[in-house]
Amino acid sequence: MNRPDCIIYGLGYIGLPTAVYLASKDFNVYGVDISLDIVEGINNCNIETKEEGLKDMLSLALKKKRIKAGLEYKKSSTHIIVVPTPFKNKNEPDISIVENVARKMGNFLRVGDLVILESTSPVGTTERVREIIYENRLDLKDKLFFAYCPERVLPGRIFEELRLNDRVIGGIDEESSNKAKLFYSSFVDGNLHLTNARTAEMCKLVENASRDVQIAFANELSIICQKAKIDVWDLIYLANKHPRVQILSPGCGVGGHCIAVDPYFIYSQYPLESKIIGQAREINNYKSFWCFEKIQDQINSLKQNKENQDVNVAIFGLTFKPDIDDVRESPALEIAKKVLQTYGSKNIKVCEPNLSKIDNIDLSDFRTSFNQCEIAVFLVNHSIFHSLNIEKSKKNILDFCGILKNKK
Ligand code: SAJ
Repeated sequence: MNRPDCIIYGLGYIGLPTAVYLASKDFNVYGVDISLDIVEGINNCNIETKEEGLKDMLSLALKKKRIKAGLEYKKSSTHIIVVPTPFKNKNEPDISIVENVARKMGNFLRVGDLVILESTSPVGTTERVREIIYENRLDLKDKLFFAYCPERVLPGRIFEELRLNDRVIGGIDEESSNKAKLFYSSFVDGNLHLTNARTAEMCKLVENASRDVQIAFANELSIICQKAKIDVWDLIYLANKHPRVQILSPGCGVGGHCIAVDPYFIYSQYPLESKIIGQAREINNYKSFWCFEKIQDQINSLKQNKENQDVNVAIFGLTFKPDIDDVRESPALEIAKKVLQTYGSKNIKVCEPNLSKIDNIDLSDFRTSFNQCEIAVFLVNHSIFHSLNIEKSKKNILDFCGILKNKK
């Protein structure tokens, strides 16, 4: 591939599906990554993924020579940065990977090129990318286009959402917005909403922060209801019968690499002003600790009843949400680890039917474990657990995810 139509920088959870999707729309796509393993895996179609269709679409794109991955940078008219923006210190976003890409791509840019940032980023990052590029390429000053266009896809439905979701397009100036709109209109069926780069950056953060705040409300309710001896699931079901009320579901905390992370991007930049956003993070983090305390209380009280003999506990679900195999920032995993650390693995069974293995934890069959346990702790509402006869069993059930009320 001599001169690709577009380059994707970062071939991870979002970068690779985006590259493959663009290739399926007949773009010649070149993907850059720092990992030789990732690059070779893609070029040989040897990837591990549960994203439906990803491997087949990659295989087709490779056959048609529409996609190629590599370590080195190249020239192209459209550059899309989709690298990670992790944390440094305590919950402070680290944009150094984005900055490095901007530094390295400078030599390959030409008049009229479009540089798009898709990575979740603190407000001002697109301006920073422009600054870095112009520092190195004074000759191109004001001759390039820059835009921030966040992705909003849900893992598990990436291709559908890449095509159908509305997109927010934040150009650094009007011409950049229009140029980026032209690019996205060639493969997105959803509406394209134009704004400036700073608003688009904040919009991505706010979408996830707003969901975090709403989940915190549900989690706070679950803690209040326990004290008030009210079933929180019944309560939410009834309250949601009001036409303008839509309370989300409580759980064992908030996980994944988006909702549990993005609010800190706002908080770290605007700590004094982000009162609800900061509190919501605290409540959702506290909810995992609260669940662990309830498990402890239940184990200790049963132990006392049995004159200090061991009790058999089974924990159900480790992933960060139902019916996936992803444990990134998973509160369920943290709770299970804490229980194992506190009580040892002899009498604690851990069940996660969506994973074949996980580091440092022996996984057990969920049916056998349910039959043998005295305390069953449900952390994640996986569909497969509904095949257990939970309601009719005489076990001590700790239901932190609504498995008893929220049948699928
Ligand atoms: N959760 C609850 N109660 C609920 C809903 C969710 O406790 O009622 C928990 C889940 O169990 C999970 C966490 O929240 O631990 C996040 O799950 P999720 O399905 O709500 O969201 P993610 O992290 O998989 O994806 C989000 C999406 N953003 C929004 O819905 C606003 C997705 O559209 C974004 O593209 C993605 O973040 C991202 O990449 O930013």
